[in-house]
Amino acid sequence: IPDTAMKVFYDPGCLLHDPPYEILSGQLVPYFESPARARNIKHELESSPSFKIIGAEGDLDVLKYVRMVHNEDYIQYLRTAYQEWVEDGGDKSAVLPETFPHPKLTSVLPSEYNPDVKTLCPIAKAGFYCFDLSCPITEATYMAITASARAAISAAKSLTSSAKPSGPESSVFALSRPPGHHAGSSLCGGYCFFNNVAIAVRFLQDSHASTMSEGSNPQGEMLPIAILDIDYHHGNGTQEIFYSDGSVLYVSLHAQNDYPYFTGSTKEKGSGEGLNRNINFPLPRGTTDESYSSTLRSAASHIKHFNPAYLAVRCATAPALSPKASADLERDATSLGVDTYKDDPISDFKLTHACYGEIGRIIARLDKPTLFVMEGGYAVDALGSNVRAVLEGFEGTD
Ligand code: OKP
Ligand code: ZN
Repeated sequence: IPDTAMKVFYDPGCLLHDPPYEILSGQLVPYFESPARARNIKHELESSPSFKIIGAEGDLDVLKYVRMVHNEDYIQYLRTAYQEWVEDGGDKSAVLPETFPHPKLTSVLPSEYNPDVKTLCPIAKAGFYCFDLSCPITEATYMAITASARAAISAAKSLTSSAKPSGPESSVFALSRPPGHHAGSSLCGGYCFFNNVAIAVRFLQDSHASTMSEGSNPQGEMLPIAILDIDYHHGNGTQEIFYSDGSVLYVSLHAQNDYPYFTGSTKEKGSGEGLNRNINFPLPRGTTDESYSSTLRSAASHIKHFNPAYLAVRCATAPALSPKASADLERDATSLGVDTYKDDPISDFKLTHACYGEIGRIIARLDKPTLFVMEGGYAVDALGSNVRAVLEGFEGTD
């Protein structure tokens, strides 16, 4: 194996989440987000000398970093939901909600009428913490989502110890599954439970903060990180988590008027310190290679400009880092979904295989240490080859 091989972090625990079905278009259908997805990608990358599969690190304190993103009650819900559901007589296959606290359901009630979540019955709790019908919780779900986050943190950790400060040589891929970008701080949905990319970003910021002496960072400045989300669907969860956070730029390309339907417009720009640090690029159904890659190029230019713009603001108050030092340290995280593919069964873009190499090359031109984290893609047989094309395009090994 050449030592330039890209490291791929993987945890077999990711395969454990395997619900029998989901409800889609009014029908019970086999679960699209299946363990076969991860197997296909792993198999494809294993067969190439450009990649080196590495087991996720066993003795990481995963929960420490999950807690930097998700609320404690939500984490405990995910941990105990299945057992409580079964003890209550629920179906042994999985927890699935059926009623949701829609804002209009409770709009006329004074807030003190809201019941304490802890007192809700299992199916009500399921609706409280979930926004759709695509997140059945099985007996093994908590193990799998912890493994998925572990793969992402392990990949992030290897970035921090990389010798090269930037560029393809210091970039890694987390073969995480279940995906994460629809999961909010206390909300699951869209096959996502823990927001892997958000957890990895917090890991990177935390590692950076702990390497700095208190004197050199009196304001506790956070390392600036950009998240580029190229999954077909809008990453509502990642957007929510970083919406008012100035240290993280979230940029998403996704289908307009498709799942999750109610987020992802260009008007969603972030708030407070995070204003203008949230940039959405909704694209029409049927989007092809040319318009996708040209939109990605403009998205990339925002990422390029993020660092100077951010430092200009910070320098006026209390500069924690010299502009140069901060530029060197800035990192990119990419939510890599390949459900933009023409044959994807639940998506409606028309990208061909050739576009994935170009996507990788565009991202490489940003010349940042890059963490790729797997998100969607449901044309199982084409998954590995499309993921490989992005990563090889990025590394210049295609
Ligand atoms: C997860 B990820 C589409 C129904 C969608 C859930 C999709 C979740 C996608 N007609 N059901 O972003 O790939
Ligand atoms: Zn998707």
